[in-house]
Amino acid sequence: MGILYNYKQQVLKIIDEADIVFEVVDARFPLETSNNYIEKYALSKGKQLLILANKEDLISVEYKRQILKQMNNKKIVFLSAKLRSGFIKLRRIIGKLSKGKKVKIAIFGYPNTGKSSIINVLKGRHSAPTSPESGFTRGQQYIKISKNILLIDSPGILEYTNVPEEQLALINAKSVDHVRDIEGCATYLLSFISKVNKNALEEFYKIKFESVDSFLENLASEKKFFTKGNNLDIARASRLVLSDWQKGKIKIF
Ligand SMILES: Nc1nc2c(ncn2[C@@H]2O[C@H](COP(=O)(O)OP(=O)(O)OP(=O)(O)O)[C@@H](O)[C@H]2O)c(=O)[nH]1
Ligand SMILES: [Mg+2]
Repeated sequence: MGILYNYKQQVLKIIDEADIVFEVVDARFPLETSNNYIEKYALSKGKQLLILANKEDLISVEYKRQILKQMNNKKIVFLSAKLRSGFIKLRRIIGKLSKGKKVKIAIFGYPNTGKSSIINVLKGRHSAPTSPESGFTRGQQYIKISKNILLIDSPGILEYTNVPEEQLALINAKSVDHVRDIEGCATYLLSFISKVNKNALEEFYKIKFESVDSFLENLASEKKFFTKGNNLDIARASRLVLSDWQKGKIKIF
């Protein structure tokens, strides 16, 4: 609980300091990776809130349309920090929001949504670090990303509470190396993927999907994953699926 409190305070602090607030969400799971409480907080403090739906390289145009419908009243920009797409549009929006005045931008979001990657793209080659201004948090780093725009160079990281491990693994908030029940996570993931886009799964692994269990068995057998006792190594197959998923190799949306 102590940790959660600290994290929240940190997030609120960077928001308090900013004029414009970027909430980074995973474009595949925009609702699951956004935080209503902090959004409301930012708006109540009169901040400009912009949702950055990152990893757009992992979704289709059709899926984008669906998201836009779901988020109808929110300002949202799709980005890929990996492909560096969407940043021209983002810079244009920042320009409009700042109205030619000096502004500070804060970034927050859940783990692994791509906050650091976005900050790095925004920093670019022509940016320069600036020392903290008097009157603001000491030790805070600022990056000048254009004449009037300062980026607060420390993302506010949110924490999930009471979310089961298999859901965290699905939305990349808990990495394959940290999950306790690898088979449980893979089972949950495979049943999710098979409902959304069974074809993508079958095409990626070249294995027919009939059930989660048979899929993991066939994958282990295909990859020649065996335990010391010469049984199929389902744990290893599970780890592979979760790892491929978390690396964005299986595109289902
Ligand atoms: N496919 C894809 N992967 C991305 C993109 N942006 C970031 N990633 C990957 O997502 C993972 C997390 O990226 P980070 O930038 O470290 O995310 P973060 O939000 O700073 O994570 P924390 O610091 O742990 O909160 C990394 O493996 C990145 O390579 C993107 O646009 N597309
Ligand atoms: Mg980071």
